[in-house]
Amino acid sequence: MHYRFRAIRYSISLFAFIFLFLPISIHWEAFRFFLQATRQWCLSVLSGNSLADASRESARFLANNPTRIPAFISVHRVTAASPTCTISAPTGGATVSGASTSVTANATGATSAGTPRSVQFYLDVDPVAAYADIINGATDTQGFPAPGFDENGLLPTAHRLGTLDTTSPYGITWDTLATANGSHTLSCVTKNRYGQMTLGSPVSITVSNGDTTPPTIAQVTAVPSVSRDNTPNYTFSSTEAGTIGYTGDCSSSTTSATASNNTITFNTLARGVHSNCSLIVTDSSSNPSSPLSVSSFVVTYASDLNQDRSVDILDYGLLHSNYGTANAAGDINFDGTVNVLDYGVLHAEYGGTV
Ligand SMILES: [Ca+2]
Ligand SMILES: [Ca+2]
Ligand SMILES: [Ca+2]
Repeated sequence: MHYRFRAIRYSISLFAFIFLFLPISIHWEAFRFFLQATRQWCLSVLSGNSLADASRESARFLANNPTRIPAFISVHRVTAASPTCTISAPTGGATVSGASTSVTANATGATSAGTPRSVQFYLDVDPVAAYADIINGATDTQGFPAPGFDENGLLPTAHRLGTLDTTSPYGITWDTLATANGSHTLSCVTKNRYGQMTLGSPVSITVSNGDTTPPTIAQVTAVPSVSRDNTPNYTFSSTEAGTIGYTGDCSSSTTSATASNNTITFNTLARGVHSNCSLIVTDSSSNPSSPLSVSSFVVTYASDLNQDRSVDILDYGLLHSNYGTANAAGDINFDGTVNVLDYGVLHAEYGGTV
């Protein structure tokens, strides 16, 4: 019985659909009252100017509302012309910057009945794709949002700029710092009480906020994990020139970085573990890089030739075997020669551990 009733309702719907598609002009408020009172049973299609529009809208409503099969489908042409929307500020070709750029639009209706009710601004909307969105139905005729569209029934949110403005004069404040420098377009969409929407012509502008990109820095050559040198070198790369800042145990007389590899020499470090060193490069526009953490290292005794963190007979053996050469493996005082002076340092540090 239920299916039979539904079949009858479908038949009635089809019948009504075919014969009620007429250019009926009725007072909108009276019609809306009727709609509110009967919305469970009557789907009213505000068509454009073709039967195809009405057919598409009806089919989409039925697809989106399978439990709300209407008994009647009435079709009404909207007689008001679509509203228009133009960006009034910034003007085309303008260069904008900062966190508080005012974006305004003029939205007008051809008739008082078609007065715009809202404006939504968009950034970098492709007009062709946007019109496709509108034509495909961002909202159904009773105000129910179509799948994938917001309740406002406008375009998808990806390119929305600010929130829907429902109060004239229409405008928003745009934080251009969130937008990449370069050319962009601003667009507005206005909508009237009938749901008719128009995308205004895009306005091309340029965002210019100077350099907002911080340098990127990375470790190239770490300090050896055990260093006999208490003023070790350290090499890092930077994508930009800038000023080097040091934190932790490490510091250096080098405070300028170039946009390449940079080798710095740390100021004299105490013997022991240094695990808290980091550095930052700040570019000329005061954009600081993320801190670069220097890999942990140990400064041991200069006499710890085998770098096992203790000065003992093993180091004595290395010194002895390299004696009289220029081998770094036995050069404790870093003077390029292994001689009695190195013995003197080893003697003084003998027995030390870190
Ligand atoms: Ca920069
Ligand atoms: Ca040693
Ligand atoms: Ca030496």
